Amino acid sequence: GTSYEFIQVSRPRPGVAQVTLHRPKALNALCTPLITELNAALAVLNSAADVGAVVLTGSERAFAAGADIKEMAPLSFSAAYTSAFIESWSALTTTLKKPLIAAVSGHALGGGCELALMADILYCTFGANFGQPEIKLGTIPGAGGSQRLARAVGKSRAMELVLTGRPFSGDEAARWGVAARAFPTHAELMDAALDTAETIAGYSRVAVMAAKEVVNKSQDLPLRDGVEYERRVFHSLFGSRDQKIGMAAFVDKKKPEWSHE
Ligand code: CO8
Repeated sequence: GTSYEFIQVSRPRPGVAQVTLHRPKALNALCTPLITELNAALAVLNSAADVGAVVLTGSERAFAAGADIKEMAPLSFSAAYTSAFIESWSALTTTLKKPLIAAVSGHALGGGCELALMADILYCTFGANFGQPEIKLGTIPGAGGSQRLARAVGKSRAMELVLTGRPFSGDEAARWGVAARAFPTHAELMDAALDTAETIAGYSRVAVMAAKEVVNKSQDLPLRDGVEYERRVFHSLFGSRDQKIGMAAFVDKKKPEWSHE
């Protein structure tokens, strides 16, 4: 681990970094100092040559129980507006060019659910407790939940979740495609998340980064533009060393030794 107060950073597998949200007294409620630490850690990992993928997790009891309600309670409009409250959360999706896997056990509510939805791949336990309960607090999702949920589960289901605040389980998340996979236990979840991260970290960094970039473009671009964007990036990879290394290794029936260039 490193010298953070609200998170822990470890290297559990070759090429894999794990960031663990660690504010147990508040079920990992996402206070501003926690987000600042998370962004700082991700910036370090983004430029760490020996890291190919990152797993973001919490505890067995809570991934994160939301933005910090005690911090938000007294906030005024002008303070929120002028400090761009919550905007820095997006650094998760802009700073980190390497794949981020969220491994969610327990509560992932409000901002915790939104943080999980920002990950590139979401794994959870069947019993995980997702939800956007902001409506119960007299407010609405503010870190992309309404937009990402609607894209992930469709408008009607997203509308129901955001308007009622009802939670949904990890089992539902997996059936709806919000989560890529769900697991019976926290231990199995962590093993699978680290296995997947290790697999990804074993590939060419430049190809992995390009793959993440083009899949993410599918969320922003119309299909024709997205397909064209993918083709441009695909063409550009003929300029990478690893494309030559990977295809030569296939032809020679050898295991590729990536240059990551
Ligand atoms: N903020 C601050 N403290 C929290 C939060 C939170 N979101 N969640 C839990 N805690 C604290 C509790 O206050 C309690 O502290 P204390 O022991 O000092 O009283 C401690 O964590 C343990 O919590 P509980 O005793 O409540 O534990 P339970 O097991 O009984 O219940 C729950 C767990 C169901 C998760 C419950 O804690 C809960 O409902 N928490 C709030 C969930 C919630 O509403 N989250 C949404 C917050 S709003 C939000 O995220 C806005 C979107 C973010 C971006 C938009 C900008 C505003």
